[in-house]
Amino acid sequence: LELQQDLRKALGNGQFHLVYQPQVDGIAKRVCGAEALLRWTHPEKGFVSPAVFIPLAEESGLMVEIGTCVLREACKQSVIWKSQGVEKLTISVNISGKQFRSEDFLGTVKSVLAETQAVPEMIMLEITESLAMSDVDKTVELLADLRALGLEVSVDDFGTGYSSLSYLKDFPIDELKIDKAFVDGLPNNKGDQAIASAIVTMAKKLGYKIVAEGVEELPQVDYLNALGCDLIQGYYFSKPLQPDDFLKYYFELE
Ligand code: G
Ligand code: G
Ligand code: MN
Ligand code: NA
Repeated sequence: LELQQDLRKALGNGQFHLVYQPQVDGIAKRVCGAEALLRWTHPEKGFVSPAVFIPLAEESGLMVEIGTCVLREACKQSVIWKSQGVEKLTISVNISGKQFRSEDFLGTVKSVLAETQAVPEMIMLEITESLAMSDVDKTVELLADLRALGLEVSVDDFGTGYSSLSYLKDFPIDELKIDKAFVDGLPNNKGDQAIASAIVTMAKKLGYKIVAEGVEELPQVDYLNALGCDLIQGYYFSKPLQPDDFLKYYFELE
């Protein structure tokens, strides 16, 4: 409860910032994406994990406001990086359930794009599989409207939710992210091999890009490259970085 009140103050007091984790084309060794991840530095407790404060924010009704700030900040960052010579980079922003289902999410996205002058094609919205699968008709309609603005859409944590494959084919999306849970056992675990290769094959046939997350070891990179996975995200390449460090990493790898 105390933490919930602190969260309320955090927004106005500049205690939030974004870090960006590179998503790397494992074969061309080029940075193609960045996942924006929110960080909270609490005045006494220091680092508080988003795994802790995001659910708190959802409960306390603060998530929509926080989520809009995150989107605005990521859009501003895309404009800055573009002016610094970054080309063909997509910034992925996590969108929570409360945010996605909020009163006028589409309108909010439109006004943030207009305000920041971000190129919509540089922004990707990440929704979780379980969110996507709840209220499918509404989800499909909203995703189509968002993509009509030029944004891309990714389905996060793929494989962990109550996923109905029959819905997946009708979803207006651009990308699937294979959850870390299936990456962990690669390259040796037979079950994870089967799941990872099935997800990659299916995604390709449906025309979706595929990102593997939580990739920590070279043998995992090699295995995922061989499967045809488009992008690799994880500590093997880089942890989430401050904007300046991300820019350095982007040009070093290039
Ligand atoms: O960054 P880290 O791996 O600690 O994130 C933990 C969890 O918090 C992940 O599930 C991640 O998706 C989520 N998360 C991080 N930043 C954001 C954000 O800006 N918005 C939302 N909705 N979730 C976030
Ligand atoms: O749920 P989502 O996929 O948005 O969460 C991403 C989370 O995973 C972030 O908290 C990020 O810090 C974390 N993460 C990213 N790469 C790795 C990795 O290689 N290993 C582990 N253990 N965590 C990672
Ligand atoms: Mn994510
Ligand atoms: Na995930």
